[in-house]
Amino acid sequence: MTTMSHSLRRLLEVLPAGRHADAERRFARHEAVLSDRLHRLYGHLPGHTAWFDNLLAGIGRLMAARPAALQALDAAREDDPNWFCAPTMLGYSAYVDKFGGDLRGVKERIPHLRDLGVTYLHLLPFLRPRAGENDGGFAVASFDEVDPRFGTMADLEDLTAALREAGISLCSDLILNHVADDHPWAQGAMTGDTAMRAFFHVLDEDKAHAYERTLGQVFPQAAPGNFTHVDAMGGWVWTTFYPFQWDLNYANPAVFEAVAAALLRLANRGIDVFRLDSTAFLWKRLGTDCMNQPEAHLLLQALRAIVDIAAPGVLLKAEAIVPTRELPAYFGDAAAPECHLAYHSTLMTAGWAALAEEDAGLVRAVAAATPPLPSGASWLTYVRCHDDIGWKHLLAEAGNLDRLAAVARCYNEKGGIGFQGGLATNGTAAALCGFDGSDEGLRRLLLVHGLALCFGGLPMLYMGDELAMANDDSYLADPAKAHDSRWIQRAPFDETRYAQRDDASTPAGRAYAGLRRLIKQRRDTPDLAAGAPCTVLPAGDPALLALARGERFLGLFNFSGRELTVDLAAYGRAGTVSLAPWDQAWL
Ligand code: OTU
Repeated sequence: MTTMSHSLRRLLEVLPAGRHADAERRFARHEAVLSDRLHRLYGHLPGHTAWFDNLLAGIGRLMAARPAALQALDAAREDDPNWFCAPTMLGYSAYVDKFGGDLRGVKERIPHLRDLGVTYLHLLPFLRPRAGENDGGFAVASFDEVDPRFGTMADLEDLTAALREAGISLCSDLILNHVADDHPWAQGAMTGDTAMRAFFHVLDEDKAHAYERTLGQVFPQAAPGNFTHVDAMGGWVWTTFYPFQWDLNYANPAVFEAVAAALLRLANRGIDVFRLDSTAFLWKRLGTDCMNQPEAHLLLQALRAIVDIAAPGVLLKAEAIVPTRELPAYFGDAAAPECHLAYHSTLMTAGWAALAEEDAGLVRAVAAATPPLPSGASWLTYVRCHDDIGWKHLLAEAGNLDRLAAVARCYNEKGGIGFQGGLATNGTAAALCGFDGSDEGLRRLLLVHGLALCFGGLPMLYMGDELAMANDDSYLADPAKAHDSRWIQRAPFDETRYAQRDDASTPAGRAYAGLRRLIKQRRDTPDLAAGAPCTVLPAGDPALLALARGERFLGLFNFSGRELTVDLAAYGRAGTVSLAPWDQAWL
């Protein structure tokens, strides 16, 4: 007879007997990491054991509520843990309102996604946001309500079911670093609820100054500083991003418990992937920049263990926009996995830098600093997203800021618009490539996308780039947006361009055809699956990037406006390839 631990008994409490065996198996596999990580974070607090057992009871209740269709998905994905690494996977990221008006409108776009070969849809924040200015939905007022402008929870469930039917996974943001200042937790704190106050970091002026000395700033112009004085709180509230986004205090176990439960409730609505926003910022330590702290990783490992027990079909994606050397930690290791996916943000940035410098050196350096990944993990590769391109994260590879400032200037003088004091750039892919229909502009657009498609990761398109959508400066007329130039790349889906997608005489048609050709080629090339290692091969010209993948794939990328002739003997093959300016060859 085996004795059952108290924690396991609590997990199984309300679970039907038929599900006990699966739950016990998963618990046995993940309990050690879960209890160890939470013990290291919170074990010193009184009542920790009782808290831990209660946490498991809560997880058990959410497991009991998991719909049968999602349980089936859990089982299938447990049997095929690399399901998201296939070369047939393709992501697409869009705002609900810009793409479809509302959730029902997004459903109407499924045919477009299928035509492109999309299997993974990241919808930018769609939960009920703060009233008024809300950072594009990144200030969440409720984890359990859909933004009423976009529909209802029933519409969300309907959309996830339709996407599943179409073979498309839905990725939702989980903004776990902060909540809006009108979220009930913040409201409770402001009206004197001490339990709610403990969800946040409230500091006196000296303490805030002490932290500020070593902190960076995410929006130095739009939202300077990291603290906001809130009279109702009688102190300075930690607000890394906008003043209305209050950082959560993960030193308080109640915060972890509440956020983990919110995640599982959303997972039960059919969300497949959570984009864990601002993961780097979860733990604060005096004297540091309060990014990438070891405890942030312990939190993510604990969260992953919970997902693996309660909803193993669900993926976690780290959004940590940090230097290359900090990125691999977000995958954890075989003993304690963290996220399944992480944005390869410096690869993205280096691709743009290489285009500006007409030299692939920074891509080579980033690739060299990118270790192979454990099984069941993959990079998320991309060209553009709703945010800016932050050049400073390439400092280690670039050697000095002047070099990056020159890259920034190159874009900020044409096509792009400067952000964060000039060390970041906004603009759509087509604008940054200077693509207005010209052959060269098109090749630049395809070159940067080719890198994302070949490197070894789940590639994700940003809405509108498939149609070479242009910058949209209409945000300047809106006082709530004018200070934040990221809005320049957040235009509504362009119906006119969409109607031109099969017309090769239009810029939209040329971009669409070119991208579809690359996507198809990737899909047909097993060597391009996310797991297979990526090797950068020596190249005779600084502008040439030569990538080898898997058994046989060789990708050649010309990051210059010069024509290059490549002797394939260097790669153990016969013949030569000539690459037009900005052209690429997949062999
Ligand atoms: C993320 O961003 C989101 O992608 C942004 O859209 C939000 O404004 C922000 O969080 C707050 O929720 O630092 O790693 O430089 O790259 O703000 C998290 C701009 C982040 C973004 C940065 C980013």
